[in-house]
Amino acid sequence: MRVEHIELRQVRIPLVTPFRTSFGTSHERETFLLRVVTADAEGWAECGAEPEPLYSSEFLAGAATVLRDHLVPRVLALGPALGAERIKNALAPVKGNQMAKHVLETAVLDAELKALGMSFGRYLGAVRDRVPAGVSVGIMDSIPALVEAVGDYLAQGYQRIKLKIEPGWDIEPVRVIRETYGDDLLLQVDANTAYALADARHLAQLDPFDLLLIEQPLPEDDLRGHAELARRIRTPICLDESITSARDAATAIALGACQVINVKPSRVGGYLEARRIHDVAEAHGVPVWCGGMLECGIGRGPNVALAALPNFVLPGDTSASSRYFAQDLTPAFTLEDGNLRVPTGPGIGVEIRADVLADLTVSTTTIPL
Ligand code: NPQ
Ligand code: MG
Repeated sequence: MRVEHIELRQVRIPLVTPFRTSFGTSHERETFLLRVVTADAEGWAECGAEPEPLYSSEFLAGAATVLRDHLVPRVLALGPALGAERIKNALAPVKGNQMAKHVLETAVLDAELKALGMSFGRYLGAVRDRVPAGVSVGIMDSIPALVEAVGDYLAQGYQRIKLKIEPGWDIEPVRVIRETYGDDLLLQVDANTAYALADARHLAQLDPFDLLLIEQPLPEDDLRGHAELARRIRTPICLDESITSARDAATAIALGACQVINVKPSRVGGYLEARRIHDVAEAHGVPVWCGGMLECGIGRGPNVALAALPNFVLPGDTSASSRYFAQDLTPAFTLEDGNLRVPTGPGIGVEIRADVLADLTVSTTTIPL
């Protein structure tokens, strides 16, 4: 299989409601899609990066540049001998840039699996045909607004609630949600690096609320701080931003820096590395769950497939399309008794709606081959 054409399509997808985290507020999902055309099939993937380097150091314009100048040329140099493993090895000399690597590896893998007639779930080793859906709830202007939003998600069937927190929006929202919706609610929080180790006693005030976990309380490069924090609070620590590889996962587990891992394929450079993290964690008895970057259906499809692997034992941020978008670029992912169905079609297993894509495309550029 040989790459004949690569297109980068910049898209803007309006969000149904603004999404506020400790690092900012988004009103739309702005990203690019990669379309890789071969003689046998075409592959699609969605970049996890955002316009600004606030979640991680990566950002859209940087990812587009590193793809064009450094990553695509390395894949083309492979000639017809592609394969996700070969691509991963060919891209390894380029440091970092996991989100750019992820979108390229995934688009080529989609084309290859489509040519083989094999789904992502089958390829990765999925053991379930549906996965429980959780939802990530942004920081709100008031506690009553949060109570209403959470109630609405629970009425839709979401099986787990994740509250975004930051200093000034943490203990009280958690207390009210726990008291309003009861002890059986699966509840967790995500700080997106907003705290310091000096906040340990403050964060210990979350202990009575029996949270499943606290996600990424400290800066991404502070594994030692997370290990120390783990000794000072009872809530299990989950790492997101800190884990960009299976080696990071092994290190964090060995240090006691986390008891749970959020696996995001885009953050770790693709589905092969995501599966390795799953495997390393499983070998240590550490549960994982599938995170997300507000992907449209193109990125959501393969994420749901990954979430069907055996050690994905906690509900993920794999929500229905309607959580974020009035219109998705694919047929909508919907909740069925609080679950999402794992796509079974070839490759990422989702169709692209040409009319919606045309409406939401800002620009299309070709990466010269
Ligand atoms: C997280 N995601 O787990 C993130 C980070 C995040 C679902 O909570 C625009 C695009 C805004 C991607 C905000 C969830 C975003 C984004 C937050 C990703 O940390
Ligand atoms: Mg997170």
